[in-house]
This record gives sequence, structure tokens and C-alpha cells, in this order.
Amino acid sequence: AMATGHGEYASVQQLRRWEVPKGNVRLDQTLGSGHFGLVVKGFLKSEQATQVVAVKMLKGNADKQQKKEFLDELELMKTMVPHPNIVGLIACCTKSDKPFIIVEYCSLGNLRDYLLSSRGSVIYANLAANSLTLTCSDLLSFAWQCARGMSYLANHKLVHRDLAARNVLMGDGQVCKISDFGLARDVYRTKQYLKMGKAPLPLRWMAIESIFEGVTTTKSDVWSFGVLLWEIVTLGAIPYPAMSKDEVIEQLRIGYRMTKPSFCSDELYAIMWQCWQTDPESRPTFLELGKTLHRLKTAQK
Ligand code: ACK
Repeated sequence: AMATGHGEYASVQQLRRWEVPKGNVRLDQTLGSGHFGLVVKGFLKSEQATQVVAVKMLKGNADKQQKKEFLDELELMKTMVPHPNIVGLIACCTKSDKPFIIVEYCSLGNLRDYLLSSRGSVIYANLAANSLTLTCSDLLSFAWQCARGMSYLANHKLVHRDLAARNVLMGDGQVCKISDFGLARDVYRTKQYLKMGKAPLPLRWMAIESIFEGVTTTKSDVWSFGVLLWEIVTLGAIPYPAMSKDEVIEQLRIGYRMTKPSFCSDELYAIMWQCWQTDPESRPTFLELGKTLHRLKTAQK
């Protein structure tokens, strides 16, 4: 029943007219820039109102393959039913040789920077709060929302391959949205990737089988989700602190996993640990992760 329902909805999505005239888009400041693409804040005018949006585009040096991937990303987004925890498509302009993909603008930036900026104001006990304060319950809510977004991608048979706090964006009202799925990772930004051969790899987020065998599946996304949980409880620390890239690779190989961060409950650490099982099939599903995190969040309140 799920599949049929989705199929019907997807076709409604496909019938929607996404194309808008480029003249209706006004570009503002650049939000981020990578080797071959950039993301710019913009304003999209329609009959009813003007909306703040994020506009993705390629740079002049992008080659044929990148152009194809860019348009594939757009086609993929068109088929996806909107979900609160996924950055959604709003419109596109494809009638010129510099196409735009127009998506929801996430006003609070990426989750990692958000966590970093909250440092020093997290309340670990239920003390008084000011507006910048995050509570344990907020952190569990972020984790739960990410699990829901990932569960949705997994149901669509989409492997993210680059799940990390930097790729989770925050919309108004602290809504976490998974971004940058289904495209060449390196396109829109350059930070945090290790060059290995031609492809940039987010080594510290990668599952053991992705590092050693180049395999990426939903189960390797689950591993990355465990690292994302670790980033959330450490308020944006870099995984495997004090270890070099080579050390990370060697230590993982001999069975080492990150230790329990301070302020992390045993329950939450147990979830990370499950995500980092060597056997991918022993890791939980995103559905299970969502349920467990929701339970922890409810118990916290
Ligand atoms: O980490 P950031 O501040 O958030 O820098 C990157 C940059 O553009 C390249 O990806 C930002 N960005 C991407 N998509 C959006 C969006 N939909 N809303 C707001 N910022 C975005 C991202």
C-alpha cells in the first residue's frame, strides 16, 4: 500500500510545474562555493509573494559529466514527496545553459556550525534557559529528526554517502533537513574532505567497508549516522580527535571505535556502538534508530 501511495503521489509531483522564468529569481550573497558549483541565497518572486530560497548552480569549469549529474539531481528531487526533514525542491530554471536548482532556504545554516555556536550555553540539567540554549532534549530531537530524514531516503533506496552534521541544514524552528543527497559531494564546498585518488572522501564519517572495499549502502549511511550522533553530543567536535587520517584507518581496522564522549548517556552511546558494528547487517535500520531516539527524547522531558 505504501509503494502504491508513493507512486501516485510521485506522479502528482512530476506533473507539478517546477520551471520558473530566470527573471523571477534575484540572487543575493553566496552561501557556499566548491570546485564546480555554488549555492547562492536568492529571492523567488511568484504571483502571491516573494520567497527566500537557496539557488544551486554550476561554475563555468563544470564539465559534461557534472552537468549531467546536476540535472540528474534535479530530476531525482522532482520525484520526491516533500518531507520535513529533507531539503525540498521549490523550482528550477533549466532553459539556459546555466541552470538553477532552487531549494528551500535553511535560515539557521548547517547543524555543525549551529552546534559549535551553542557551545557554552547548553544546559545539561534542567536549569533556566535563554534563547541560545540547547537542552539534551533539543539534541535528541535533532538526532531523531535526522533519523527520520534518513529513513525517508532509505525508503526511496537512496544512499546518501556523505551524512555528517555539515550536511544537515537547519530551517526555521530548529527543523533539521538532510541536504546534498544524490550528487557529487565535492561540488558545492571544499572543506573537510581527504583527497584519495580522484574522489574526495569524508574519511572520518565512513564505514569500515567503505574505507576498505569502497562499498556504500544504506548500512554505511547508518555508520555515518553513528558519527553524526557523536558530533551532536560533542557539539560539533571533529571525529577521532587527535588521530591522523592514517591512524583512523589503522585503528578502525584493528577494531577500535570512538569512546563515549562526556555528557553522553549510556543509552545514546549504545546506539552509536550499534551503528559501528563491523558487520553491516548487525547495524540498526533508520526506522529503528528513529524509534529508539524518540523514546530517549520522550524519557528526557
Ligand atoms: O554549511 P553552509 O553554511 O550551508 O555552507 C553550505 C553552502 O551553502 C554550500 O553547500 C549552504 N547551503 C546549501 N544549501 C542551503 C540551503 N538550502 N539553505 C541555506 N544554506 C544552504 C551550506
